[in-house]
Amino acid sequence: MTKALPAKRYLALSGGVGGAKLALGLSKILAPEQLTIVANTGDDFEHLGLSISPDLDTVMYTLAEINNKELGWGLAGESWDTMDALARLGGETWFRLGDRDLATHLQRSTLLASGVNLSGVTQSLCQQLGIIHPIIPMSDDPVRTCVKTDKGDLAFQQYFVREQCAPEVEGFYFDGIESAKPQPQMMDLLAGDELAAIIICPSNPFVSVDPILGLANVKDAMRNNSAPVIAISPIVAGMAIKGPAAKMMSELGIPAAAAEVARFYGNLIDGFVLDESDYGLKSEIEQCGIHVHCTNTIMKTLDDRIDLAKDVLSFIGSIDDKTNKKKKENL
Ligand code: FO1
Repeated sequence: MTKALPAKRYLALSGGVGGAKLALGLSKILAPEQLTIVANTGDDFEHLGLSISPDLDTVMYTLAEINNKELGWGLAGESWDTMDALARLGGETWFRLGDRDLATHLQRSTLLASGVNLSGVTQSLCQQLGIIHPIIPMSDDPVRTCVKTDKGDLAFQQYFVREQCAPEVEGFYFDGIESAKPQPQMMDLLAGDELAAIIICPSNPFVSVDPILGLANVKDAMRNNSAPVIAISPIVAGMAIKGPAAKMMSELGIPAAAAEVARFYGNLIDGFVLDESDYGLKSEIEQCGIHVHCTNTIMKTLDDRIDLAKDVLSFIGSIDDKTNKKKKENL
């Protein structure tokens, strides 16, 4: 009797909202043994004595389908009694932790304090929330994104929430990235031959994806893996679907265009997914030796998420070789 070959696995690298939407779409068409989602932890911080992991939680809540769609973060049906009471006591309320969401941070902080690592904590939270697809943090060690601005260097949540992304961005650095060990399961997948593709979700390239790519040996392992690497543009018609990516690009002197996202990833990627409204950029990106696919990338409904996931997988199926490296070396 011939033994069936194990199903190939897709590795999805994700930040918050946009990445989580595609991850949900992928989870609807792939079995748990065919998909692993890696979340950025550069946005993590310690606040009110608690360990907060915003992107992990956004991915987790989205896959559990309990996410707050209006806010784009936190839990659906949230109440804010604790924040109101904290305000009355003169406490810090600029970063709003909902009453239900607080339970996640309390449980994460308790488990971390008892010696469980962030991967173990995330696995436990996912199990309790009934999530069957593996979600892993990019590292069990702390990495903290800092934004260099005209108002000085700001910790990511200070920039993003407290300052509402108003300061002008001059650059980024990731505290702790040199010593942080990339998550072992992610590295095992990148070193093995099980991967069908590495999917860079439509997340902010600078602050959501770059912290993952900047971990030791991650880029080399991606390049050495025979599976194609494809990215989906978070920029559509010169605007970020959500968040400050387009504003950051213009402040950094980079035109806010999807082609610049492809250029940012450069020879790391073999394929790039553009929104259909950016069809005009297709040949410019193809000239860099990158396969390009144009489709609707705006995910308003669950069907949009599933359709984009299907589209991405069939695009991957059409890339049968790692793209002409020679052309890409020119990037
Ligand atoms: N974003 C906000 O704009 N304001 C908030 O008060 C806020 C609270 C918050 C609490 C928990 C959590 O997991 C995320 C939260 N976010 C909030 C979102 C978060 O700052 C960003 O979406 C991500 O870090 C960027 O991906």
